Formats: sequence, C-alpha cells, structure tokens
Amino acid sequence: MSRVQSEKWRSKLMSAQDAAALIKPGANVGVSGFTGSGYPKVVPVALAELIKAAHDRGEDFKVGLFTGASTAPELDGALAQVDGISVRMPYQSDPDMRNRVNAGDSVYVDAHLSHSGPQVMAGHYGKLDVAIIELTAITADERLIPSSSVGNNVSWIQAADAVILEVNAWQDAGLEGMHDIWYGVALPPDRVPIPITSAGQRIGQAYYDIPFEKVVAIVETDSADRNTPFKPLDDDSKKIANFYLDFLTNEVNHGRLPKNLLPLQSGVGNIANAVLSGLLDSPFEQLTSYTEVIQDGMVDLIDSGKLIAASATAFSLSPEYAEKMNANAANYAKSIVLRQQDISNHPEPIRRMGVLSCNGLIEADIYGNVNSTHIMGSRMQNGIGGSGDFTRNAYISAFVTPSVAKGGQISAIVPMVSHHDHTEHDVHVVITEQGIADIRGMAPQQRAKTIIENCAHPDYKEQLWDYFNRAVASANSQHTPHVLRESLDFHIRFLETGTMKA
Ligand code: 0RQ
Repeated sequence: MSRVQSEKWRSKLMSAQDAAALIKPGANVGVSGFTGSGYPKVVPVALAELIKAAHDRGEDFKVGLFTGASTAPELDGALAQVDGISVRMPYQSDPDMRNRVNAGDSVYVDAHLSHSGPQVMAGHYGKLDVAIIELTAITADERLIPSSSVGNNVSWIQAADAVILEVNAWQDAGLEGMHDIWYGVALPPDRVPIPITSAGQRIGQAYYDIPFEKVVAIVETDSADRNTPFKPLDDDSKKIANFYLDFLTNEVNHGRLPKNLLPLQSGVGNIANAVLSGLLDSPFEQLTSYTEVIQDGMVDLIDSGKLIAASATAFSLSPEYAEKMNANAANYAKSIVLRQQDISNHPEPIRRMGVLSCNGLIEADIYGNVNSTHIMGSRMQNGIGGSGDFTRNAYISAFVTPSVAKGGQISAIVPMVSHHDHTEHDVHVVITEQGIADIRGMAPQQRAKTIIENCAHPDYKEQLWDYFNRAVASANSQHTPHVLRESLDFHIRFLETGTMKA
C-alpha cells in the first residue's frame, strides 16, 4: 500500500527525474539527512545525472548543498562525483566529498551543527531555493510523519521557496510518535526559552507542518538508510572505554555525579560505541542520554532497561541494528525522542541538564587544546559536527582517542595543535589507551605534565617531556611555555620523513 494516503497530496506524485528537473543550476538546496539516516535517496541521484549531462554539454551546473550532517553515497557521493556542489555546509564525511573540499572544487563551511539551521534562516548563504525532505508517510488525514532523522528539516522547510518530499516505505510506520518537532525556534530578538528540563521530555508535536502549496513534488521510494557497520571492538577501544567508565564511577563515589549519572552525549565512531557497550556491563542504572545520534550501543542499553530515555536528532545504526529498529520502532518510541538539531545540540538544555560529553579527536596538545577536524593542520577530515555544541556546554567534557595514528607514526598528543577546534577552556578530560588526564582545575603547566605522563604513547613521551622542559627553561617561559620555532616540529618531521618519531 502506498505511504502517500492522502488523495490531495497524491496529486503531487511524480518521478525522481521530473522532481530533479525542478532544481536549476545555481540553486541552494537544503536536504534532510544526518549520519546516513533519513536522507533523500533518489532525487539527488537523478539531479547528479542532470548535472553530469549538463557538464558533458559544456554547461555550468552546481548547487549549494546544506544538510543536517553527513549523509551517504547516494547524496554527497553522487553529487561530489559529478563535481556538482558549489558550497557544502555544515558537516560531511564522504570520501568523494572530502576530496572535492580539499581540492577546492567545493567551498566547505564547517559549522557548529546547532548554528547551521539558524544561519541559513538568517540568509548568510543567500536564498534557500529548494528543500528535499524524506518522510515516513503522509496519512489520509494529512499528517506528515518524519523519518529516521530530523536534522535541519524544520529550518529548511521554513526557509525554502519550494519543497520536494521523498516518502520512503522502507522506514517503519511505527516511527510515528517518536519525533518531537517544536515550532518555538526563532531568530533573535524573538527567541523564547526552550522548556526542556529532562532528556526524554516532549515539548512539541510528532509531525511536520508543511504548507501544501510549497510542495512542488512528491516521490515515492523504498530504500534502506545507508549506515556503516561498526568495527569489532579492539583492545585499545575497550581500554579507553574502561578508563572513561572508571572515571564516571569515581565521580559518583566522590559525590560529584548522581548514581544514574547525568544525560550522556556520545560522539560517532567505534570508541564511542565501545563506551556504550561498557555501560551495558556496568552497575549504572536509570541512565538517560541527550545526544545527537542513537548508536547500536544505545539500542542495547534500552533493550537491557539501563537506558530509560534517549534524545537525539537521528539514528546512526549499523545495518543490522537499523533492521532491528525498523522491526520495532513503535516500541522504541516509548524511550527515544528525535528532535530538530537546533534543539538536540542547543547550548541551553545541554548546560541546564549538565550533559556529560564524550567525543573523538585527531590531536590534542599538551595544554589541552583539541583539533577535531584537520589532518596536519590542512586536510579536512570531516568537520566539527556537534562536538563544539556539546563540548563547550557540557558539565564534564571528555575527549577519547588512541594515543597514536597511522600505525604509530603519528602521535595524537603534540606540543601544539596544528588546527584549533576546542580550546583548553572547554576540555576537561583527555583519555587514550595509555590512561586518563583529568585536567579540571589545572593551570597550563599542570595540564601539560598530566597529559604527557598519563596519555602519551611511550614512543613519544620522551620527546614531549623534552619539548616541555625546554619550553619551561626557555626565555619564553611564561604562563604557557612554548618554543614557538619548534612547536610544530612533530608535524614537520612527519611531512618530511613519514614519521613523528625522533
Ligand atoms: O584516517 O581512515 O585515512 O586511516 O583520521 O580516524 O581513528 O578512524 O577515528 O573514526 O574515531 O574519528 C576526530 C575524525 C575521529 C571524528 C574524528 C586519521 C586516521 C583515519 C579517522 P584513515 P579514526 P574516528 C558528534 C561528534 C568531529 C565531529 C564530532 C570526528 C581518520 O571523531 O570527525 O566529534 N570528530 N562529532 O588515520 C593524522 C592524527 C590522526 C589522523 C586520526 N593525529 N594525525 N591522521 N587520523 N588521528 C557527532 C556528529 O557530529 C555527527
């Protein structure tokens, strides 16, 4: 049975090719989609074909592409492969897209996820011409049921001149009721308090409001979200997860955290998933989560009864867990709330509830500054994503990383970060497989000693101590000692010799 049940809305059904043809060269396009879930699956592919045909004829054809976060090969990949993207915002992790960004073929604005919707609403990127939004269903009584991510959809629907809907029958109809869409978001001076005081609280409605006259096309699809499986947990991920869990236990034992902790945020990736798996075997009960994405580990925690409420803007599940969610979404909707990302990542509820954040990094320096985005200071990896939204406002912000990268040739702990995303003021705890540096309440030199001693890999410890000691002994030894001429020597050595080792 068709998922577009309203006769009135069925009048707008058309093919993906006809819908794509409504998007003109130079258009700004806001799409649904967040970490491989809830993205449009057929119109972008059809648009990529139109762009390729135009390029073959020697015509210019690029679009501005705005999303919730990263998407999937059928969206970022398809459009990047045909060099069809002029401007990309706010987050990507697709190999083809990343290459276009680093080659300068596409302009990339790496923005905080909570800022991205309001910035487009405010017109910083010009006019938003079209929104392409995936839905689960349009009911006979015209309710528009969101799908597996909400992301920036509310902003795009409001800002765009025209809306194309993809109604995806693969998404479980049981998703109805899981979403919390709040129409209280506004630009200053019309902002009002966001009345969220607990992770699972609902403050809005379960459906989108989309003016019928704005909708120019509806396309039916039936394709799975494209999430990637997690790697099996390796020893280092388990060690890092255990250090974090020990830290949380210690905080509870000292009366600094309640027994059921505070709402947890967890970044994407294998280490974050290892932390969630570790929680499964921990004594913690009645946990809550206020985060961006629901990962496999969280589903297990819900199944075990340990996690009683999880708020996010999207699923980021392996194919196996996406099928599990799809088989039983109505049941999971009792404990999961999917919100728009300018609420899931908003500083106000994060600060109010005292969220405990835990994110990955590329490198941290001895003083606690963090680079989350740039390899060797220059090559964009993914983007800051939601890490800044959470880190800056968390009650305790932790960063987790293996102490080395590239088979041990690169140290993740360096004298000075080669690019700066999170400052020393926002980083409370750094954890590697070597140990944990709890740098709360420490001045720069105390932080440096703790990070080098507890987190650096043995292959790099001596070099880091040598740098720090010489900086302290140097003429420039003041509050935060550096030998500026040598501060990026680790990176230069790697670029020249392929290893940071001395
Ligand atoms: O490159 O695949 O080419 O080998 O960076 O590294 O080890 O796979 O780590 O998947 O945990 O990602 C910071 C990128 C870590 C991620 C980052 C190379 C490494 C590999 C990836 P290869 P790993 P992870 C909320 C939170 C920002 C967004 C965020 C991220 C590649 O966590 O994107 O936190 N964070 N969002 O080899 C050179 C180093 C390196 C290095 C790693 N020191 N030097 N290369 N690599 N460290 C969620 C959202 O916002 C959606």
